[in-house]
Amino acid sequence: ADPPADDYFHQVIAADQKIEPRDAMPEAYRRTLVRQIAQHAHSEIIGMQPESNWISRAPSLKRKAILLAKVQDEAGHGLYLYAAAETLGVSREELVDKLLTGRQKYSSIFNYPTLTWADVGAIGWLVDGAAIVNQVPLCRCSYGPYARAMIRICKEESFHQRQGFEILYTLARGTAAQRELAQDAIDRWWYPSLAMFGPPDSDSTHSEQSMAWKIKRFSNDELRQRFVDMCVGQAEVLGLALPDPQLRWNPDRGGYDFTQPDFDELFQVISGDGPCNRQRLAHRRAAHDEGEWVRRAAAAYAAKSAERRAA
Ligand code: FAQ
Repeated sequence: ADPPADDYFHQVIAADQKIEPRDAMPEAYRRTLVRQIAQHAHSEIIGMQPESNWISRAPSLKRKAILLAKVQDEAGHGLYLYAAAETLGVSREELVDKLLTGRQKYSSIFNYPTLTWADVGAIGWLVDGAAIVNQVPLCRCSYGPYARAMIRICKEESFHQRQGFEILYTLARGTAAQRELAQDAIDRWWYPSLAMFGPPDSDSTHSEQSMAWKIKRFSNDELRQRFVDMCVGQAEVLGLALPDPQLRWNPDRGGYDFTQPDFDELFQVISGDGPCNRQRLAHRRAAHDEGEWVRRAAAAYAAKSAERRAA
């Protein structure tokens, strides 16, 4: 009899090698990857909105050019990740449709508003910082196309994180009002950034299986801890405070004790009821509708080119 379809699969996972698109894989592994990669792609696409809110109001031409480049990178990451998901036998149209109809998620963090220019700094420092902590281990994910996509994306995220840090560093050394703006942005973005890592391990439905399949390499709580430990020193360099009175070094654990984010709020935001959920999806749907003529023109051009090649 033929060996079970997932036999090769388990050997590859055990040997810490990569599963590639044409390899046999359990259906549940494929579905988990489609879910995670699609969510990740959607996050990049929706994630352009909070920052693009500030492109036309950036305080200098240089800041505007940098922010424009960053937001363009995010569009690129989204398309790159949709392509990685497509290697699993789903189409981009299908995934976009699931986003627009609310059947697939995107990261909770992009449902918070960007009220001031300092928010662009806080997003770069904290949100991209959290994204890097989460995504560097994904470069070793067992699914080849996702792991390889993550390498380039992480390099660009590093640039994004530094630009955010540099914005806050500049504001922290500006006027008293600028310093206050920077502190206020950190106060508002800190806990939502901690929540990006997902529910605590005890409530994480997918972690155990995803770690066994080596999609995830660390649990949500492990990565959250790593992020806190990284931010403390950086906040000192900024000369700004993290808004947590419980934050203190714990020599027994070799990490900082900290206050957990409000997970009820996370679930509320995930379920569609955050401060900007409706606005973000409405904006995305409108942009999609407005792009209809571009998709049609591209398809007509592709069909004509194919006809010409066949002739
Ligand atoms: N938001 O069982 P788990 C970026 C859902 S960075 C929304 O622990 P899992 C860069 C989860 O999907 C942001 N939903 O799930 C950027 C599941 O629901 P489901 C994107 C969340 O998958 C910066 C349920 O809760 N990065 O875009 C969240 O094992 C600036 C139970 O959770 C990625 O997506 C949340 N925060 O672990 C762009 C990284 N947390 O699907 C623009 C890749 C949990 O059963 C501007 N993803 N949920 O309906 C991952 O690493 C994982 O999917 C986790 C969640 C860690 C997010």
